[in-house]
Amino acid sequence: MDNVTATRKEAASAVARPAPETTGRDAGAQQEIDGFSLVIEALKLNGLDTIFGLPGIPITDLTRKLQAAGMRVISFRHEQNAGYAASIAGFLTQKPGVCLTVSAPGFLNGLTALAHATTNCFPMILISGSSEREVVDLQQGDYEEMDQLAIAKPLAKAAFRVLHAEDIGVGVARAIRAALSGRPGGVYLDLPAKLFPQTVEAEAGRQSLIKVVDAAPRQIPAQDAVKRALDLLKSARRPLIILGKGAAYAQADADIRALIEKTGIPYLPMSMAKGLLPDTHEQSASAARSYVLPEADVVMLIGARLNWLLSNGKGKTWGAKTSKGWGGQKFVQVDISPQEADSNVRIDAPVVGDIGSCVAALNAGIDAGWQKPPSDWLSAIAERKGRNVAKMAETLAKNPSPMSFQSALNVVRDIVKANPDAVLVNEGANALDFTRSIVDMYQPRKRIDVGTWGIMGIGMGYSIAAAVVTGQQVIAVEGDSAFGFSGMETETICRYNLPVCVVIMNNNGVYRGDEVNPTGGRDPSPLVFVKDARYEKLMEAFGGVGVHVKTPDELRRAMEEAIRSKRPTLINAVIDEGGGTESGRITSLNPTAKSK
Ligand code: ADP
Ligand code: TZD
Ligand code: MG
Repeated sequence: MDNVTATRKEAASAVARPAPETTGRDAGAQQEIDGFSLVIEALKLNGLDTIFGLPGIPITDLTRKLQAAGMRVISFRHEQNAGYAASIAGFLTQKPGVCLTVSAPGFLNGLTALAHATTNCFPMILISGSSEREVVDLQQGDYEEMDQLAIAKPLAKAAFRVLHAEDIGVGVARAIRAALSGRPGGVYLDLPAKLFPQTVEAEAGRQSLIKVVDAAPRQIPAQDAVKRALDLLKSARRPLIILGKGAAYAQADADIRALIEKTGIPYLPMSMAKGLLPDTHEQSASAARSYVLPEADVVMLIGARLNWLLSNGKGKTWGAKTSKGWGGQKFVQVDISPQEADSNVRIDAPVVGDIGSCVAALNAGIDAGWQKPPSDWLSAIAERKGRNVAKMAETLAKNPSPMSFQSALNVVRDIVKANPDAVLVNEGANALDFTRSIVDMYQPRKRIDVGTWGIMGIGMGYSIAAAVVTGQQVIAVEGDSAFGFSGMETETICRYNLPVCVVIMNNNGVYRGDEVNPTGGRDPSPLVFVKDARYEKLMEAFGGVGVHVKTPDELRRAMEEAIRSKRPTLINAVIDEGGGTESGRITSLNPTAKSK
């Protein structure tokens, strides 16, 4: 027996027959729980079972242990995309979407998405590892040093840091409550590296965890506020209801539909509220938007803010003579935030509460004697709608070569109609605006897009989250510029084998692809890309399906096959490079130089 073998044998027998005093220590060690496990237990206890993130110091082991504990860990190529995924998971599920990042740069990459979640009123928690507090606070130059809590605070609805393992339960509970209660938003949770290996006595550790009870308590509106709103609606000659993404988030679909149908009031869905009632509903005034906004006399907003997307409730869009003038409308606003009313114009009847409770209270106040809106209002809207729909049908029926946005989207429109369960992700400028107006939605929370900021880059993150949390087919209609912001996540889509069909409206550039460098110099215009880029090869590179299409028929076949096979697919649809307009439909917001 050589020496090494002898030593091994001694070691083995030492394990087999421990000395009495070490037994006590071992038993004690077994009853301890560390920060890693407490974080995982706290999330699990609260039903947070899916994590979108990117590993590295100090959270590598956390990602492993999360997966080992049975949670779904979706690992991205860039934290911003993981963050967008978490934000939209929050919107779709009413549970805070969780994004997990490493210190400083990873945290900053995720922070854009956290700010986006707050801006859009989506519940999200960004959990980030951070470096050693003592070193960071003295600015002594730690690895990835940054005072993350201070930086997150102004961009988050709330921000917390946990320094001791016994406080993990409280930290996670506070983050969940802050994200979900009242107006939802993004919450930052800072977990310094030293927290993870800290141990506490196991029983006490588990006892310290909190299962949050009633995280988004119902907020019942005051009776007099409901009566004031109903009285105002009753007095209207040309009433209108606007549904926003808050109404979609609230999951009060049946009550909202009952309110619209019982009152007979025409309604306009904001883009992410499309499908709350089917877009083909006869009371939808979408196809007469530019008629109903200036003409309405009483407007009820449900989960929609009077921000830029509604021209701040004033100006010419609303029938005023001047760009900042009041159009003369009276407003009812149903919202959970008591501070939202009067943010842009006077709100005559604020109804503060959660949309489910508010709409139920409004419904209860609508009796059998309720008068439907005057028929001249309804018929005027119907007439405009008819005219606009016919005009649109004419455009959609054309078959130009190369394809126009309209001839390509006519195909997407049919495919979505045939697959109403599919989630439609949409970003771009023209690619966004044309899709919003051409593609009808039939079910609630099936359209997710650039949101309040009109942000590019949500595409693949949203697609991944939608596929993961809903299990449904995803169709992502992407401008070629928009796609570029998150295109590397095609690898993530293939890695997790998700049923995502990306359709790129490829017009060779930002807004259009035909601009040239006015100097005649070698550099291309800042607005254009490589001509005829073969984006579909990206999906092929990772084992998915890539298709290059030039006609509506080819596009239709490729989309049908993608949905049938459920395989990751990227369809590169060649669109006329001169077909778009600058900034899409928001050209007026774009300052332009007087001399070109
Ligand atoms: P859109 O962009 O579709 O017009 P916004 O994001 O501007 O919608 O508005 C959403 C509004 O919905 C916000 O003012 C938010 O406070 C509100 N909201 C979100 N969730 C709820 C809810 N459960 N109950 C009531 N209001 C809600
Ligand atoms: N960066 C970010 C994060 N968000 C933005 N909205 C922009 C830049 C500016 N921007 C738009 O508002 S739309 C757009 C940019 C760069 C891209 C439009 O080009 P596209 O769509 O190819 O995606 P179309 O179909 O060519 O118009
Ligand atoms: Mg483009």
